[in-house]
Amino acid sequence: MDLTESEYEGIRTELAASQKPFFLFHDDPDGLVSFLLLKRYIGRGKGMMVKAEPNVNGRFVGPVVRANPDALFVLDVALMQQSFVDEVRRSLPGLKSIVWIDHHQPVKLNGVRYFNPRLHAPQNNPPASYLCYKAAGQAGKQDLWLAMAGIVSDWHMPEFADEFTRKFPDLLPKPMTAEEALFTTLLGKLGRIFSFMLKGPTSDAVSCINALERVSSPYEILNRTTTEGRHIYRHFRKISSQYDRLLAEAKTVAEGSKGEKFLIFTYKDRQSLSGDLANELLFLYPNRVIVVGREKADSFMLSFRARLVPVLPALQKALVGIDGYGGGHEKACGGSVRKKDFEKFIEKFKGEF
Ligand SMILES: [Mn+2]
Repeated sequence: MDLTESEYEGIRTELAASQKPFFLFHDDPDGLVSFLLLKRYIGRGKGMMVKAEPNVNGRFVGPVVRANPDALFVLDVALMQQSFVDEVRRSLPGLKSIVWIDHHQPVKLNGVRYFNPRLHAPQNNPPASYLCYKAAGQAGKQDLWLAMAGIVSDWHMPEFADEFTRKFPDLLPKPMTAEEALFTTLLGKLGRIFSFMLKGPTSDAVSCINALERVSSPYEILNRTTTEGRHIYRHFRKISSQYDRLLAEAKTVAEGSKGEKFLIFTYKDRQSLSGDLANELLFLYPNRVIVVGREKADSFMLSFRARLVPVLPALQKALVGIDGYGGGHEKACGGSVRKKDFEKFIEKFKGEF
């Protein structure tokens, strides 16, 4: 089960009651799509990305107070601080509600209407874009393509995928896993476009989001048939050319180390693409333990992936006595290690398998 029918009804009621909603959303495809679905559903409101740390804290008091909304919706952001809620409520007497729609580890806060499917079943976490699509119901049906791009980008294949395949057989030709869709289909490419258009300077991301609000078909973007579609595609290309170059380098490293258990790839770039790279390398080399590191100042920022074995315990053990930190999920985690300790860390990490 995801949310109950009465919870979806509750989200619709909150949206309908608001004349001037403000949306704070996670700066990834799932958060972006959640925002677009709800904004298109009611046809009003303004939005702002939650960048860097996924945490609605003091940083957002100023922007929310200036926007002066009658309702605040927080979408796909894992954390929110009680001090933020209290301060915003104190500063905005006209604020009727704060609605939080999320699917990360549940948190308890006062003064917030919280919708999280994990409260019903901890192992259940359909993406926020899935929840927002279902909240929009019949009225949101024309945005199925948008919803699918957000949902699949969050590694989830929904039960209405077959309906999407009937409508867009060229974007998702047959039943498959979210991972396969991400790396082999045009639907996956659309998700990648949403991911990359949010990277780079914030002003570029904002102009792409504004353009996307006016797009009504995926072909406007994929085939560049409108001004908005061309604008989005152009920003996507900027990041994707960097990405393609790094992926090609990583593949060379992989071919050169054939048969080895570990695939370790490091690069130097202003833009962080490690998570995306690690995911695609794991798809291409499913039997290997993937480590992707980006050189930044005097550290390596690291992403770890593996399909067959857990990597988090090895990461935690290898960090003992090392200048660094790390955490995340069993088979997908991240961290940072000082350059001076990197070789020692990698030796210790390898020794844990
Ligand atoms: Mn999400």
